[in-house]
Amino acid sequence: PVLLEEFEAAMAANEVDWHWQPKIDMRDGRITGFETLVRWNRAKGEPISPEHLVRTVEQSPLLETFTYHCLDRVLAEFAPIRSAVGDVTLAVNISPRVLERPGFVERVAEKVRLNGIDPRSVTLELTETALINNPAQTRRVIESLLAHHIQLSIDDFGAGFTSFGYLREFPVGEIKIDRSFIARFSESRFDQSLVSSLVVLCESLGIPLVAEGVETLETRQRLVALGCHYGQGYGICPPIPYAQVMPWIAKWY
Ligand code: G
Ligand code: G
Ligand code: MN
Ligand code: NA
Repeated sequence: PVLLEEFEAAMAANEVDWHWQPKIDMRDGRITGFETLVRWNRAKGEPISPEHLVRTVEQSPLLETFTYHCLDRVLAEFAPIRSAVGDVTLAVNISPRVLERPGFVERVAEKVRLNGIDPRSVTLELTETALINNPAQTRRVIESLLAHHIQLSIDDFGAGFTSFGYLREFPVGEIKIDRSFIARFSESRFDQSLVSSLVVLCESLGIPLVAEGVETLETRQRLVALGCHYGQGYGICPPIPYAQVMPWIAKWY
C-alpha cells in the first residue's frame, strides 16, 4: 500500500531514525546498555506511531529490508558509543517473522563483524510469539545466533502465555519483565510477588532480569529491594535521539 511505499522511500532517504534508551544497573546507576526504537517523522500526512508502523511492516514484504536497514544504522551508530563507554550492549528489537528468512543469522553476524563489534555485546530482543509460530525453525535460528555469540533477550516477558517455554528451551541471555507488571508496582501485591518469584528463578538460572517501564524513583528502589537489579524507563531516561546519547552519558556520569 501507499504507506509502505512511502516508508520504503523514507528509509532510503534516511528519514527513519532510531531512538536510544539506556538500561542501567539500578543499584549504582552504571549504564549497561542501550535499546534502539524506530522513529519515523513523516514529512507529510498523519504521524504514525512506532507500534503501528512496526505492526504494518511486520506483515509486509518490507520486513526484511527494514530489519537490515535497522541493523546497518544502529550497528554503525553503536560502534563509537561502545568505544567511548566500554562495557555496554546494544539491544535491537527483532520481529519474529524475519527469523524465517534464509540467511538471516549469517547476515546479522556479518554486519556485526563489519562494524568491528564484538557479537557478545549485541542482543536481539524477541517476544515470545516467535516460539509459537514456528518452534522447530526458531530453535535452529536461535541456536545458530548463539553459535555466533549473539545474545538473545526475551522482551515483554509475562505478557503472553508461553514465556516460560522459552526459558526451558533456550539459553536466554536476559529477561525483560513486561512493563504492565511494573506500572502499578507500588500498589500491586501481585506484581511485587511476580517480580520476586522471577528474581528467584533468574538467579538460579543465572539470567539477568530487567524491569521495563521504570517511571519513578520509588519503583526503582522497590525493584532493587526485591532483587531486580536492572531497569529501563522514563524515570531513568526516555528513548532519546542518537545525537543526544553521548551528551546524556556525559551528564549521567
Ligand atoms: O517506543 P515504542 O513506541 O517505540 O515501540 C513500539 C513497539 O515497536 C515496541 O513493541 C517495540 O519493541 C517495537 N519496535 C520499536 N523499534 C523497533 C524496531 O526497530 N524493530 C522492531 N522489529 N520492532 C521495534
Ligand atoms: O516492546 P518493547 O518493550 O520493545 O517496547 C518498549 C516500549 O516501551 C517502547 O514503546 C518505549 O518507548 C516504551 N517505554 C520505554 N520506557 C517506558 C516507560 O517508562 N513507560 C512507558 N509507559 N513506556 C516506556
Ligand atoms: Mn524491546
Ligand atoms: Na518490552
